[in-house]
Amino acid sequence: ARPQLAVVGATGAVGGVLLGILSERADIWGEIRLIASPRSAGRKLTVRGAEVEVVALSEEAFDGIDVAMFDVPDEVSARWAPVAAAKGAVVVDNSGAFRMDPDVPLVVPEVNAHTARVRPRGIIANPNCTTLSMIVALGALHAEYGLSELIVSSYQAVSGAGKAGVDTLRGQLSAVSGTELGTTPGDVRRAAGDTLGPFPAPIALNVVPWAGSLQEDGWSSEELKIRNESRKILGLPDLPVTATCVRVPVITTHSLSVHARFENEVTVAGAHEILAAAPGVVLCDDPAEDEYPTPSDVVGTDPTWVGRVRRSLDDPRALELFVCGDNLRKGAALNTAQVAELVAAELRGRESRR
Ligand code: 11C
Repeated sequence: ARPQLAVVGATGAVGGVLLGILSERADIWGEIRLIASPRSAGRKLTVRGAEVEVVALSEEAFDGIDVAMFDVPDEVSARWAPVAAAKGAVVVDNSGAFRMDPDVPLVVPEVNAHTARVRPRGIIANPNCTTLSMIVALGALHAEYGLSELIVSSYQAVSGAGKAGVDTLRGQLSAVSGTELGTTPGDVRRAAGDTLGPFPAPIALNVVPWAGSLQEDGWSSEELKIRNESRKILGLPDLPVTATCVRVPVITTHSLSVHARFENEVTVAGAHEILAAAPGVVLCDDPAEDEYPTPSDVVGTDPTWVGRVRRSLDDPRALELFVCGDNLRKGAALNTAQVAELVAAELRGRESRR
């Protein structure tokens, strides 16, 4: 029998992208049950070309479900993912609730697919979108050269902060459009007034060196997620990682500038070869022809795009790269779908051996 799938958080921003992705990819699922908060129950959403009615999140909603994808806030996952797992579903969770739990694998199929099989809690975690936007490319380079240090700066799109982030940028853009704003200190901030939305400063005509919540010693939660998640995914628990996370006025697609140091000497030609052959990576690197990835060209696509590959001038073991990845697709919904497909293949294999 085909495995039964539940999508929890089907009505959210990532949920919507996920339903589109499930409709595009090979159809391996039996029923796809759509689950959301009781407020959204009864709504109809389209998946695989058919309308499906959303049911309210409850224990019974997981009856007969083999794989449950969760795209909900941390506290909702923390409460309900164990419920779904106790009912026999394998949970693929896109929240931050379980990522660093040693009994929960943190899976990126192109990098560490094998870890998905060992899941004592019946839960597999999906990384944060910023980590995901770079880790496929870094995993490929690590496999060849052995990563020894990572220093990154992110340029994060507003949809990482959800619909409120997108609405805030669009609103501020219309307020500044056609004006002379952006020429004197604080003029954009005054124009934005109380429309900052989820951001601590204006995001139109600006960049904001902040994402997430304040943690110890001035680090942001987003910066610590990049560090902790990269270490776990790559299986390098002591990897030195420094991140500075910055929000930019882009709707969707996170970018990162990466300084990656390796155990071995690197060459640009070698890195090009590795990246061009890596599944899930597109090499776009010809500055003489103005070819490098930009978020507005990458949005809506599946791969991690890499350009501006240079060997560090002062370090023959280090590479500089610029990476772009759609934070709602590979950064969230697509990776969730890929992990769920891994689990489905495993369940089918088990059934055929019975
Ligand atoms: C952002 N990366 O761009 C965040 C959103 O841990 O899944 C995703 C937060 C998370 O604001």
